[in-house]
Amino acid sequence: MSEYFPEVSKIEYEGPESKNQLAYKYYNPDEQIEGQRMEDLLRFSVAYWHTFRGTGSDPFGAPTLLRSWDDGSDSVENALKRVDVAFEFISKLGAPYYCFHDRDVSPEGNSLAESNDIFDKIAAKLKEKQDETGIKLLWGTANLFSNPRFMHGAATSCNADVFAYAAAQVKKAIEVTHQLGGENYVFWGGREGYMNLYNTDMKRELDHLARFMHLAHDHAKSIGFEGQFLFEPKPKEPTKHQYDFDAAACMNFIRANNLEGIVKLNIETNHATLAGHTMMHELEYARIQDSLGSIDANTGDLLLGWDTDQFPTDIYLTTQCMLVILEQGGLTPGGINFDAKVRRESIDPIDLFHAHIGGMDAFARGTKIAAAMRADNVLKDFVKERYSSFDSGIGTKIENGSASFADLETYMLEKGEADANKSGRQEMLENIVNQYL
Ligand code: XLS
Ligand code: NI
Ligand code: NI
Repeated sequence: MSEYFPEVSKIEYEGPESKNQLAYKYYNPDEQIEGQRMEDLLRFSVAYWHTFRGTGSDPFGAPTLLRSWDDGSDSVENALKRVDVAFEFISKLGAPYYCFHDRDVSPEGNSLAESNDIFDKIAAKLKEKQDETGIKLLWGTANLFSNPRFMHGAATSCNADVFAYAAAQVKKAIEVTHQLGGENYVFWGGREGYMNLYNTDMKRELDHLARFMHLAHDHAKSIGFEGQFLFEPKPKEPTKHQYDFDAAACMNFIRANNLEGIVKLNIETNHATLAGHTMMHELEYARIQDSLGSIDANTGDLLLGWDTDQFPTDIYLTTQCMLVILEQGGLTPGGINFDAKVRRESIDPIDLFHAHIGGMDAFARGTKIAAAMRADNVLKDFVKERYSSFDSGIGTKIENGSASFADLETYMLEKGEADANKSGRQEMLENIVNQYL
């Protein structure tokens, strides 16, 4: 097999003192964290679309990331060659998983039937490479936004034929995901949203989206696919009002449409910040409702108002993510997928390695910091104590539902005034977190 990254051999763990930029300083797959191997806990995944299809083009400029192995065409031959490139890259990186949209790996043909045939051909090669390398599919999804037919949306299109086309495409994508042993299947909104209510029947669109997800689940069951379905929140882009705005909007959609227990969430950092939340908020909101399924790890730029999908390098961010992820004992069957791309100025193939190594090390380091904080119970003890008035007396009665408004009034009339409040100690806690970094 020809080597597409001849200057890189397998990336190894060398420890924090190493000066080798092609080595892990913190990500040590076999190291135990809270009783799990780091590799099994973090379940890192490479995103096919950014890493093997990213061109660096933007609304103002042409592609800058010209790869020697890629002729830029949508030929099947080119797509098959990219599979070799991808598996060489992921193997050398040592990430256990990858993720794709159908159209990242497999070009669209002149008809649905032809597209499906091409997809089968590519899937056979993906399967062969998975078996050869041991790399697994974290999740599959369908691209229901690039082709012009999806201009009004896919499941929420005003055109019933487009709904049908999207259904056919997702049916196939679930089947291929199943065939490749994919552990999850993702629904990100794509163009499921709207620009203007003057031309939009929001009720009908939301009902159609729910119908679509139930149909997908019915089909998955019928073929024996037991992977977890995931809904990925994003507030805007491409449409102004995305129906999957944030974790709260997605949870409401899931509950309102009887999708509980069927669909969990795939939380992405840059989407959280676009929604005006921190990533930690979104993760915790999902976790407390048993709906934190997986994460798309990246970061945005707070000075830019769009989805910049940068690699995560901020240790505060990864520590905060891992505090929540460790609290639920990991993400399995989900994982940490780098939905992130190198900047269009980072034009060398080796930049793809630097980017992923940085992201994996940032998460490994955040994991160690979060685990150390958890071992000392620093935040937990404080939070527990902060709410201790609910652990006895009137607090217990409020929580167990045995106190009515009238009871609470009687209690307070007798007592006269509430017990004094205590300091929230935010600054002290921030200092403590800094001590662990
Ligand atoms: C786009 C989304 C997308 C999903 C998969 O902003 O992050 O890449 O993760 O469709
Ligand atoms: Ni994403
Ligand atoms: Ni995104």
